[in-house]
Amino acid sequence: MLGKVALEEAFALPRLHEKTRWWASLFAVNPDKHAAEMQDITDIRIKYMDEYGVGYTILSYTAPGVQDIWDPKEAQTLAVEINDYVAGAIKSHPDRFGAFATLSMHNPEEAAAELKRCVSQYGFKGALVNDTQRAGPDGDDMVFYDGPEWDVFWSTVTELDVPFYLHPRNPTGTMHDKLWAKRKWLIGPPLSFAHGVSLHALGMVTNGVFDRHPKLQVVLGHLGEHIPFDMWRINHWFEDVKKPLGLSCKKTIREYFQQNLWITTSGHFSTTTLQFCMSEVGADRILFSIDYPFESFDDACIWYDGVQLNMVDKIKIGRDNAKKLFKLPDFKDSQS
Ligand code: GRE
Repeated sequence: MLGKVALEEAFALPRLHEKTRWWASLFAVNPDKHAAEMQDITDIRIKYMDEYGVGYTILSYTAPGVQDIWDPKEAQTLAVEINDYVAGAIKSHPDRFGAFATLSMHNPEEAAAELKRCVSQYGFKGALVNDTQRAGPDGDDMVFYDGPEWDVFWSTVTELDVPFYLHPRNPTGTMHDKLWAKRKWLIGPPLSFAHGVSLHALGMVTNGVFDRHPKLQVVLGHLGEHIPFDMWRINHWFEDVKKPLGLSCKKTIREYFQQNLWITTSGHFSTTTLQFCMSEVGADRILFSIDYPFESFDDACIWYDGVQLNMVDKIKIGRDNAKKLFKLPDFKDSQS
């Protein structure tokens, strides 16, 4: 399929090469190739996009990124640097690239203001944040965005009418973490990423964020971070037990998936799982994505192009849902 849109696609600042190498040492079999692809924005990437029929990419800063920086001032300075850098790098390719704002999530007003700047000054398509913000004197605290103090931020997101991508990062305090330190091979895609993001997203549901901000659109990668698989069970327990016990969110989990939540195929190229997700959340809420350079264009695009799917749903998931959600301009093969 030509003109696919991909939206969980990472880059890193070349000056933070060492940090990129550190992360690659945890997750990449070929760290040199990984680092080169991560630091490139328009050369290697456009070649892959052309070769594999990706018309448009929305870029985002790699994990753990600014969410790993517990000094609030340092985090804010880095977020601004990243946003200015990527805006400059994609400026001459408006028909191929957009970007998500990178945000320091120490302070809701500050995060809202930076998002507003990125959307109004640069036309960014929303924000992508890597799960909780590390905070506190040693970076061992975690800021969640599901409490009322974040309402000012979510109001800005909905006023700007842009989506918010809740992306994973590594568990805080890995080395002395009670859950993961002795189970280190489960950190990342095998388990911890989905664990972290689904806790955060379901925290937003149960703490009423979507009731207070019914227009808010939140995107989850990796075919929904395990939540679709548990939909029946979550629904059963919310409706039949937790609500009678006092859970106060207004809608059912399925209604939040119809009205507020989206899932992408990033890093999860299984036809069985996609078909399951189409039955559970519907093709109207699913978006194609790759997760480059953690995953390859080859794995994602050869799979998606070959998936046995009716053409209406294939084009919705591959391109048209993203075009509408992000109000994309014309891009390569956008009408094909
Ligand atoms: C990601 O950020 O999406 C990611 C990592 C590490 C491994 C896999 C992955 O940061 O998808």
